[in-house]
Amino acid sequence: MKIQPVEYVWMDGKFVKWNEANVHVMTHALHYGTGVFEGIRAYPSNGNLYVFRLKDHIKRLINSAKIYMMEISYTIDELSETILELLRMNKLKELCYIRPIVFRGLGEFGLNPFGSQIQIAICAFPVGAYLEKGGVSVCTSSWRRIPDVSMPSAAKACGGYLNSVLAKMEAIQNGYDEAIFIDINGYLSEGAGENIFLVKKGVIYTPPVSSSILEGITRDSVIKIISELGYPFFERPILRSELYTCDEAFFTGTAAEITPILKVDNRIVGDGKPGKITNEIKEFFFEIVSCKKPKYQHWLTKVY
Ligand code: PXG
Repeated sequence: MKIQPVEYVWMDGKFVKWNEANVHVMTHALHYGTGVFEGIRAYPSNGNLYVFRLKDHIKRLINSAKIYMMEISYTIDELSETILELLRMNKLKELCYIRPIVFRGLGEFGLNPFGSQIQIAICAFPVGAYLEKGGVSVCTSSWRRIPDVSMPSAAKACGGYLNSVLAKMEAIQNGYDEAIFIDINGYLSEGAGENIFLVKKGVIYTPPVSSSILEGITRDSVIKIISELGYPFFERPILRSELYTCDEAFFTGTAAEITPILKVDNRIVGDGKPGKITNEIKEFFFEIVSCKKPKYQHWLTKVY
């Protein structure tokens, strides 16, 4: 995704110019990955802009920070209001990506993080599609998902993304669009930056939290959509071989939204086209984010 600069960034309590939102090279997080972040999307609709599941993202940010003992001196409401204000200050009306980050800044040198102050920043800028929307070709990575016993997968932590970066580089260099992680026990985990769902004989499956996944907000939204559509659904450990024999597969994520998986390790998924159930879920999702489902209006926060 390209970063499209805007006028203002919010940093440590103030709106600053884009070029002034900087950190020192001795920032703790730059050396040791001691930061946590979020990825949030805002959708244009009816001449307005709507942030998708804003408070749920902020709650996850606060929980990620709690795991790494980083105190955030703002409430959920204050952070939500700041994001809305940032979008307004930048006059953003198109599809946007919002990136809040909480990190250990300049302080002491060394692994003990407690001497480095907590910094917080929020950026918001226009974006397009993340993965090719029509569908992607993926590989299972030779890198295993970091197990929760080594690094909590519930926290969206900066350092943890080195695991995803290794998998992503391997996938790209071998000609695939994205990588899928197998967990430490040999079960399917998730994509480098997406959760995964499979469909077989009309039944939908997704790996459980115990497969070292990030509990995605899009994943949660899709689980609610599945229940509304009435398909049988199971959250259970999934074998790698099930990925090769399923009828449909798709990724979910803030950036990926709902992206059909058309090929896995050079094996065609189903008939090689986005599946019927995948399309149905995707359509429902896009109706929600474009304000066409009153029942889910509470997932959208109006900006203007
Ligand atoms: N798993 C992982 C490892 C993720 O990073 C998801 C699942 C999906 O979660 P949400 O809540 O978005 O449905 C994510 C999401 C980036 C980037 O560039 C981050 C994510 C996805 C794509 C890109 O930082 N995180």
